[in-house]
Amino acid sequence: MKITLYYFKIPFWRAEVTRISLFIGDIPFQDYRIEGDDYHKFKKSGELPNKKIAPFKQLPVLDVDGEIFAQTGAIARFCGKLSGLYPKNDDYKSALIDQIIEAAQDINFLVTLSGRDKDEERKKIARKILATNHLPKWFQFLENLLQQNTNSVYFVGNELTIADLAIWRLLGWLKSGLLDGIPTNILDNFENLNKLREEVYKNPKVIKWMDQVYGKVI
Ligand SMILES: N[C@@H](CCC(=O)N[C@@H](CS)C(=O)NCC(=O)O)C(=O)O
Repeated sequence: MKITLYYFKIPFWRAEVTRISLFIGDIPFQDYRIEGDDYHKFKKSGELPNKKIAPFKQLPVLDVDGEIFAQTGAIARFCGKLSGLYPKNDDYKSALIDQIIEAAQDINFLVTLSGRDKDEERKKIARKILATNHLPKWFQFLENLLQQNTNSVYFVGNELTIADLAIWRLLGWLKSGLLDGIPTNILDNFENLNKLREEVYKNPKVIKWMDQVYGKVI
């Protein structure tokens, strides 16, 4: 099976969940990062370097033996099954992982929405509401789910899944200081989320990936 993942040249959760999952599972893939001319072509028409058109003119897109499909969750699940980080025959466990990926989508959408206003003052207010209201609320939901999975630092069962990778990278973005109005200490009160982050950072394959691809653990 020949796999190519198309995404932009950033370590964003939408792509990293799949990149790292494949890397952990030792599944060979081409990590195609769209930039330069490829980027302009994509922006204009949705055309990918393989000449196909991205179904929603968005990335990520996965190419499997010349057939493409999109959507972060669909891609992460497909690759998670290959790499052993998503169940193949356990519908309940799968649903528990799915709900976390969907929550990541909801959180991402709130962040995007809060940054959309062209008016700086209104954007500031939207970001304040995000930082003091929406994000803490969603972090608490996630914190509760971690707490309910007793005897494990992970979201589902006792082993790392794509749910943990997705939230780990999403949280890394949210506390990075790159988002206007979102303080870097936004996660300080969420003990279980911090434990999860630490645990993922301890994974030797995660460290190796980060070091190899970005030259540091980000
Ligand atoms: N629902 C989609 C959302 C994907 C999405 O919003 N992708 C953004 C980048 S993070 C995108 O491609 N935007 C179009 C663009 O930047 O031209 C998914 O789950 O993959």
